Amino acid sequence: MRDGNPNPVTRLSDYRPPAFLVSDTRLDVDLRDGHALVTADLTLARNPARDDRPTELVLDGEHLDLRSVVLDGRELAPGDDYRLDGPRLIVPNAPQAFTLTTVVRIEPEKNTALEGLYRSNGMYCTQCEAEGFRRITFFPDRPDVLSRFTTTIHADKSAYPLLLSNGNPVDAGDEEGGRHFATWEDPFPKPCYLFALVAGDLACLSDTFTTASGREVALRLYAEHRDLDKLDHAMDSLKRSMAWDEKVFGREYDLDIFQIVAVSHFNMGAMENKGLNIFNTSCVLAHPATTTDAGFERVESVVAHEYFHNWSGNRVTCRDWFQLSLKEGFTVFRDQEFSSDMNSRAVVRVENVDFLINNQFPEDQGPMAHPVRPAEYQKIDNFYTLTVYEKGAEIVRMQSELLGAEDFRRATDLYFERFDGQAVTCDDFVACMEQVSGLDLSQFKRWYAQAGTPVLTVTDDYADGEYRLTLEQHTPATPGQPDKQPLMIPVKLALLDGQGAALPLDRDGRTETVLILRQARETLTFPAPARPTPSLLRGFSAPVSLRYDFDETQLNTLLAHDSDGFCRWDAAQRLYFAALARIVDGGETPAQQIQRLMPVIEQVIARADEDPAQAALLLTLPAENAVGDRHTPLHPQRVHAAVSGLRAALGEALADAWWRLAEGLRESDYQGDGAAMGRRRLRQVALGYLAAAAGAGQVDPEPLVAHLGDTLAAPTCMTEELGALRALVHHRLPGHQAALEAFGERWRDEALVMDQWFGIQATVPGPDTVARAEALLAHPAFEWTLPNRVRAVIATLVNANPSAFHAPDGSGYRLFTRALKKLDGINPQIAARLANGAARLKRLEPGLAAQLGDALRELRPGASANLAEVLDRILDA
Ligand code: 0A1
Ligand code: ZN
Repeated sequence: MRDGNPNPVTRLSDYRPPAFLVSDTRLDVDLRDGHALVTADLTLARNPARDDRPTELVLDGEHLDLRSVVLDGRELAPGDDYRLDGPRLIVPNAPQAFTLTTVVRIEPEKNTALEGLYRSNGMYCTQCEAEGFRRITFFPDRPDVLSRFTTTIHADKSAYPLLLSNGNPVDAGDEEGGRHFATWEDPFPKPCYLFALVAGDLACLSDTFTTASGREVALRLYAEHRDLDKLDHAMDSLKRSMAWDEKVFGREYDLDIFQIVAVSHFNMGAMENKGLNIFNTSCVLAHPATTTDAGFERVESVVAHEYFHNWSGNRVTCRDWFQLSLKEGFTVFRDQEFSSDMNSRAVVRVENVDFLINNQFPEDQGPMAHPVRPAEYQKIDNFYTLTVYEKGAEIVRMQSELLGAEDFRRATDLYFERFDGQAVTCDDFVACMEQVSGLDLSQFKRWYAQAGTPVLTVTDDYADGEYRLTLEQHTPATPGQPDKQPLMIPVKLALLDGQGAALPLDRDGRTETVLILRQARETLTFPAPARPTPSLLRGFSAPVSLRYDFDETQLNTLLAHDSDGFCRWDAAQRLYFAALARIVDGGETPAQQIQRLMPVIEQVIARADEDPAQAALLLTLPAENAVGDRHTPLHPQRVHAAVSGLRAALGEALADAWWRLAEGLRESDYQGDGAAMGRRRLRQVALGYLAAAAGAGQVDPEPLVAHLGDTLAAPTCMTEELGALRALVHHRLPGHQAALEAFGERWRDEALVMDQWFGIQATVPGPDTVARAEALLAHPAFEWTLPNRVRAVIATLVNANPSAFHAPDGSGYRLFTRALKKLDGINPQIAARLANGAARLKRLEPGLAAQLGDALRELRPGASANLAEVLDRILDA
């Protein structure tokens, strides 16, 4: 405990408007070797919204060395006129309206937390969301204080020829001693979390975009000189995003210039700073030789996401951090819709749902469960979660479905117009939906406040031409929320006959309907000539866990005939989960599953050329974590044996079919379109099955090793190259070690490719990978201060390799907690995020749970506020 109060809790119920507003902020940042001097000149006034008229001005500031404070031209004396109270600067008797000028000294070179102003590969950059601006200067660091920023940067001209900030460039020039300056002015008032600054020597890709109203916007993408050839895809994605937002949401860009800077050291994916987005290199650089197809898709969606924030987040921002999903859920929804329009809608939907179910559902069912609009937090950094982002997007999606496309667009228009330039709440968003549609969404709003994944249990019976469905909803208790209320749940459904044709559900012959559940239990009836197969939750119409006792015939019908992409995929997943459960719990063998699964899989393969990407999704077995989450207590080694055993058995039984796919889909030269990406994806699935069978000794490895060797010798692109390497390495096929070494040598200078190289090794299944991971941590190319590298080894081991992380001797846990301790001293945000990998603690079988629990408890004393919050939740749950 520090100061007896290590981790103060911030509560939504304590929200008060700010005491003072800052209309204008003039920043002067003087970058010197080893330090920077920041002069902040703030125009302040009391906030008329505070009728208690507080006179005490409180400014946030962390790790700042304060040099002077001047109020309306008069230097203030410490003690009498102002005081430093922990991390805050307090001026007890501030006038009604005044200017305040502070000078602070900071040390960006020493900033390994990557919050505030820091250095990355020789450049200076910033990250201010959520509370990083207070590490640059004293300021009311909260999103409901919106200010007009003018920023001047000074630096050495030859080392930092490029000086950037938000808004438009207004002045620049040379200074004494080989230095220079640039001034940027952002006309749009913004919260300080959207502030950004960059100084460096970077290459630039330039283009322009002409907006719907005919304004020309300069587009500039910056990266290290060696990466200039990797910016085309991001530029193309940006231009498509700008056009799409005009067309679909009527949102036009508002400044004369839009810039993106690629940075190697970054805690998250990217950041939407006004007019100056800063991106993790992994989310902006793309080239077929170095980037997989999944990487290309990620760049497209993250570029879109950050660009869309210009309206959903920047022009209309959040009142407080409890409202984070107001901007994040809405913007994820927007980027998902964009990706759906740019690619195959059905495939994108399944990818998004797969991600939600396999990652957000576990969060919602574990110790970190929290509402999309949390009621309290210790460190807001810990709430940039899949719940806020992905479940938040589903809540917006449900509203778009409830309103229909036209009303939803009218409602978002109203939202942007009414709240432009303001900091608002999730309630304000829903109020626009209600006003336009006339719907009463008061019950719907429980989705924002109630944590946990609702379980929707469906039962049915059929008699005398009538089909009766009973739907019951129940949301299990979550930490701090023992009792839950019924939610408003839209359930889209169809009924299929024995041939898989959809039955008419009403007199107009409609074959799909949406039931809006409001009660804990509701029953509905439909006329039907015979007992139908229900196609439930079509399009994944609500983020619930569906329980219905499908029999195998019904699942086969859905998989073969359903027109809904989600329901087809869900049917395949249910067949796989059932087979795996028979192995894990029922003591059956993988070989025993083959006869039941073969016909289904053969049928998917037979139709694969209709949509190879969808076939790839249908042919992919559930991840080990997803299987493990269905078995209590969790025995990770048993789960691993079942999944890998089933994969190998399917590889062997269908070897001819996999070979036909692998050969038939082999490309002679690279194509970058969606169809080619779909083909590569399906080919990788086929190779994965063959490699599993070869690795298990169930088929002769020789022809596969030769095939993969050919691919590695002359790959058409990184998807192919990395796929071949993974197949060899994960299944320990002959020659895998030499292939790894050759790859590592070939790509030693490409950091993002080396992250993949580290990641492949950290995900080799089996307990002995822990020793390999230890060796990777000692590899000369491993850097503790580089979050992408840390994630490549530690996060992948912990989150994507359960049979290694949960090594029976506890070695995985020891590596994990040692790494957390080390990282906590370097970058507490990254440490806390990684610590979530222990969230399954209470589900583990007792032997493992005791070992992991002990390791975590040892870590607790002295942990940072970020890490402590996560550890406490996991240990106390
Ligand atoms: N607003 C960004 C996410 C982000 C959040 C925090 C960061 O640093 C701690 C960085 C980025 C987004 O949604 O893309
Ligand atoms: Zn975002």
